[in-house]
Amino acid sequence: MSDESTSDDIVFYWNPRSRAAMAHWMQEETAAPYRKVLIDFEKNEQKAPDFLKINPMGKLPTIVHRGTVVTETAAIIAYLADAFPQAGLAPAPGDAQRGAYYRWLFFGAGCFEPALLDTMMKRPPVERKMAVGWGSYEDVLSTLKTALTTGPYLLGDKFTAADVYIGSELGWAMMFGAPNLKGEKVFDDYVARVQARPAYKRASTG
Ligand SMILES: N[C@@H](CCC(=O)N[C@@H](CS)C(=O)NCC(=O)O)C(=O)O
Repeated sequence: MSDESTSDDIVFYWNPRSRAAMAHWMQEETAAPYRKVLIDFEKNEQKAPDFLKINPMGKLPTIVHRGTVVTETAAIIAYLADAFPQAGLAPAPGDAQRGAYYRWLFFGAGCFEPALLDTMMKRPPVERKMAVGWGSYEDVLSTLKTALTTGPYLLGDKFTAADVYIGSELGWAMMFGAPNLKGEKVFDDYVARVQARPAYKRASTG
């Protein structure tokens, strides 16, 4: 299972039933060569000593590229967009659009994900919403709805890696019946649009 690499090929530790599906889609978008290493949750391989040496959190997705370990789904997606600029999935550093791009990547990780988990896990509402970075699930959805209303993508006409991340989260949330998403035209259309991409289809079937 331990399979670090200093070659140009990305070593991609994954399991299809995990957040690694989001990174998988991104790998397909960049078309860069990668090698999948399945981590079997049934066998608890994510907590095996060899894997913990690579990612001490024992979590997926994890990639190793040119000897560097990258963990955290949003970081992996952002890293791949920059490492393979020919795919055109991120505004260049210095481009003002880079600000919006970062905004939505960080919003996905820092606001949408915890708000979604609060809702799906039926955690009691927080008492001091003001001190909670993501405010509430309702605030997060309303913000995303506004961001996607102009469309077709988060940054307007240009599909970016931020759409891979937010689009994956929305797709996951809809699949698991998160409230107030399915049936909302803006979300339905956006998810259908991003999931129609060939790279998404390859990742979901391969
Ligand atoms: N913050 C991490 C979370 C990764 C994570 O929790 N992955 C889950 C699968 S979706 C995992 O590997 N769980 C295995 C475990 O904790 O044993 C990210 O955004 O990538």
